[in-house]
Amino acid sequence: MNPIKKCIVNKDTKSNPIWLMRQAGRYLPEFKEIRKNNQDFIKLCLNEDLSSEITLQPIKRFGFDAAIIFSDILMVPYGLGQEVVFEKNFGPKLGVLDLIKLENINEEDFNKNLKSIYNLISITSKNEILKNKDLIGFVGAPWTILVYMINKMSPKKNLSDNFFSDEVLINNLINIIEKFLKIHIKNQVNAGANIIQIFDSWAGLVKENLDKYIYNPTLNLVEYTRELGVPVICFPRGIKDYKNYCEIVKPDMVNIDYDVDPKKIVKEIKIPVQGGMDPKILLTDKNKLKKETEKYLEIFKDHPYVFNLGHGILPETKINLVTELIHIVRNYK
Ligand code: 1CP
Repeated sequence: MNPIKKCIVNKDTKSNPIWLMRQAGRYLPEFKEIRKNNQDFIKLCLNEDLSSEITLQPIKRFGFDAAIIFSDILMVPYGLGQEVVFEKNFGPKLGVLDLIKLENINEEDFNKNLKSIYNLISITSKNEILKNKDLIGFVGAPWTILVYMINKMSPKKNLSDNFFSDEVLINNLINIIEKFLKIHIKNQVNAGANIIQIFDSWAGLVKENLDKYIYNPTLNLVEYTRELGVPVICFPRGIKDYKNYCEIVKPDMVNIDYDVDPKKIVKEIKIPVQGGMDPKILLTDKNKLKKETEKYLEIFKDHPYVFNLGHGILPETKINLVTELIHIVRNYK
């Protein structure tokens, strides 16, 4: 089987499949219109009809080869009972972390808190527009979720000095997180997601003990997901050694970030690759976009490659450049 086909079901494999991380929400006028009237982001994620509509907006507008569900990696801490709010111009703010409460939460409570997400997937997966396209479910990797739950906000570039001070808390928490991420994956697959992407957005902050924080817990999720019969894409943003990561974690496909050299990746990595281009290119002009897009297509011309970015699409992205990007990818020979 063509490994691209295995990861992104696309009839027309003459051109590389394309979808963009964070393609639902953020930059689309039709999303901004909905968002204006829905200030509470968590409530919006739990509104099945609206979140289904937002999931499909980029498919309707651009015809990407895959849809990613409109939700957030922080819905898992929310499902576990930790308060999560998204503040304008600040980002996520998480509430008090109560380990005793977390140790007592059961699968039923968690499922009840997040049932709208599973309904959203179920409704969306039946939509005609996704015939022959994939519906990607996702989770944050255990490490990235741990970072938000302990740090209680975005770490930006550094973790606080005392981040690792409570080892008992960290060890217990990472196990609880892993257990519920598996449940969240299973529920998304049962509802109709046919690929799972694991976002380890803060992998680059781990300088030692990568086994404990990155490799082992992610490998557990990858193996679990594969047993459910669904391929897994991993995005270990900022990791230094992608080759080592792929050999240990063994995802079906790896999404590279924009800091890595794609020429090195194509030589070192045997599995299908996704992404890489700097999302800032979509803020420039058609000429720069063509040059940079074709650079990635050329480098990966003999490698199974799904076109995507090296991080999420930026809110200031120019819509016409997204249309142009798809045109370039689909017409590349
Ligand atoms: O395509 C999509 O947008 C699909 C839905 C999606 C996904 C896949 C959203 C909606 N969030 C995510 C993943 C996500 N969320 C990640 C992993 C990918 C990445 O690194 O970009 C992370 C780290 C988050 C956490 C998060 N959610 C932040 C903090 C980022 C940081 O710097 O720490 C923020 C600001 C959000 C809010 C959010 N999530 C999604 C949207 C559309 C938004 C913006 C909400 C708004 O309108 O204000």
